[in-house]
Amino acid sequence: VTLARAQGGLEALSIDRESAKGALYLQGATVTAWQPKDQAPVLWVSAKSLYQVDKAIRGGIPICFPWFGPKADQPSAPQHGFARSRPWMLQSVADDPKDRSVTVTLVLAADRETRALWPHDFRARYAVRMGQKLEIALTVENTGESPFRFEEALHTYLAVADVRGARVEGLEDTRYFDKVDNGKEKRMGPREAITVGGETDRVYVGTSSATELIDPGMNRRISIQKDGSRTTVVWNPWIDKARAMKDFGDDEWKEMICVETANSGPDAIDLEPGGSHTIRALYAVNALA
Ligand code: TA6
Repeated sequence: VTLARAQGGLEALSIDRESAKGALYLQGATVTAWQPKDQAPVLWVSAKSLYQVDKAIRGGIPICFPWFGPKADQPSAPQHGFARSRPWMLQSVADDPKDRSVTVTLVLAADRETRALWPHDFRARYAVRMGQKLEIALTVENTGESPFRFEEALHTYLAVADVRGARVEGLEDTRYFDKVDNGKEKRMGPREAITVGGETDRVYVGTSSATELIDPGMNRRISIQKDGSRTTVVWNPWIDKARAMKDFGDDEWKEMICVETANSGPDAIDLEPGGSHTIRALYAVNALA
């Protein structure tokens, strides 16, 4: 595991183990690559991503915290909170000889700048266990004197051969807010998988279900198990939105889909002083049967 200056001069860890290769930028504690042995890369990053301080990296696994989407009471605040665009502090790197994985932990604590945006004392710890599987866990602790409520999302960009041929299973019969239809509340059919045939931006709430991304084009399925999360977000910008984002290639919408492990809206988390909460996602890649 080496720490070096990478794109845009930002510091990144590169991980090269028998079980997997990967990369993690200290900026936003953003995992930008994970490739288990004998697999194609699992995460997607835009070729147009900006690698600038105070900017989110476009791809990999940005961390949305302490709010999701626009900040309710302050439209000028950065979308999806500040955690994904701030430098995190590297706390430890540990090998696990048992499963030949490596675990990296990073921390982010409140400071003057975060308090200006969100007037609470917190410490966030992020553990990334990278090997044949990828496990990510974000623990938020209320280190202040008053309770606070927060939202969070592990905003994972997954690589697909062609999003039009992929589908997400596991959210059948589940309630969701459809952000491309004025946030209207809808419910999936009892056996309805999620397919993408246009801009897709759905916030599934009240669900602890595991999901599976089925990708016939790459002959693989990516299973996502989660705990400490009641929200799953599925997003593909499609053609117009991709064109509108300067850090997103016009044709790149075909090769990615976001399946995000989150707590948002009705699933936001309340923490008493001294309390802590962990959200966790576990990714595994298998060949299609
Ligand atoms: O997770 C889906 C979403 O909330 C979409 O609405 C879209 O805004 C996406 O996040 C990306 O947001 P960003 O601020 O990274 O451009």
